[in-house]
Amino acid sequence: KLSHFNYDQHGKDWQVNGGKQQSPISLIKDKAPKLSFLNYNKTFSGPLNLINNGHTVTMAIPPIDDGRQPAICGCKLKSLYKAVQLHFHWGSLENKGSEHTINYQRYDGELHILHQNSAYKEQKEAIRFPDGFVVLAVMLKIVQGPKIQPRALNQICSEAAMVRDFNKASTFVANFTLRDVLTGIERQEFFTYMGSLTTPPCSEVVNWFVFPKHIEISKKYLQNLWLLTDERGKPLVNNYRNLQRLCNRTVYYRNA
Ligand code: B30
Ligand code: ZN
Repeated sequence: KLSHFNYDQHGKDWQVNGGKQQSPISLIKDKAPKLSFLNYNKTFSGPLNLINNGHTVTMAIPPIDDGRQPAICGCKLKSLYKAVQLHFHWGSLENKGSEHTINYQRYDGELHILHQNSAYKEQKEAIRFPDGFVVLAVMLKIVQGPKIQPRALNQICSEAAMVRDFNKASTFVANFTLRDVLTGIERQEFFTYMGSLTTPPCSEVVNWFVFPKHIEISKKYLQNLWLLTDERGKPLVNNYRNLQRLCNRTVYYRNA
């Protein structure tokens, strides 16, 4: 035989019965499933609340103007996840304090934006299901004079000075949106993997999205977090969990 197939019909005559994953295919960068950020650019309807809960400083995310909540969906997510709160992990004057490390590097701090699956009404219900939460994580790096001032983070960190002691809360008026909190982050570039809450009960209910691009912040602002105290009245510093084993998991990377 001279040849057992030819390109006379560009392969249109090569049929595979029932074939459902044949190659090649048309690849369109704009059609690769993106993470969608809903209402991230909308102004919050009311004042913001910051609380020192003894393990971190947490800012509840209030509804925007018409009662809706900022949220995320798309990419690999099967439902809508509403933004609930944001909080931080940090080190101390001598110590870096991010939870994740990227290319073996630990950053000065890590911002978490907690989102809850809209299929579940309450946190105590969501915490019982593997698809209960999504956390967006951003590394924070102290630099002398950041090129872009992260106004939102600067305001939140300044306000943290008002909640130095355990259980203290403070209310302030925001002049930023959740989009501003992610200033300078390429939002379509991330690592993603299935994980857990990083504090007890450490439930395995979190779809993590960790951005490789970090946010630069002045020491002047981040150091407010080092001054907080915990339930025992001791400095609330180095509130990051030790690295855990990957075990039988895959970490995916999406490049914008
Ligand atoms: S994290 O993003 O994985 N660091 C919780 C949320 C996000 C993360 C870890 C934990 C969470 O909601 N935990 C349960 C809530 N806490 C209440 C609290 O905020 O103060 C219950 C608790 O621990 O008994 Cu302390
Ligand atoms: Zn956290």
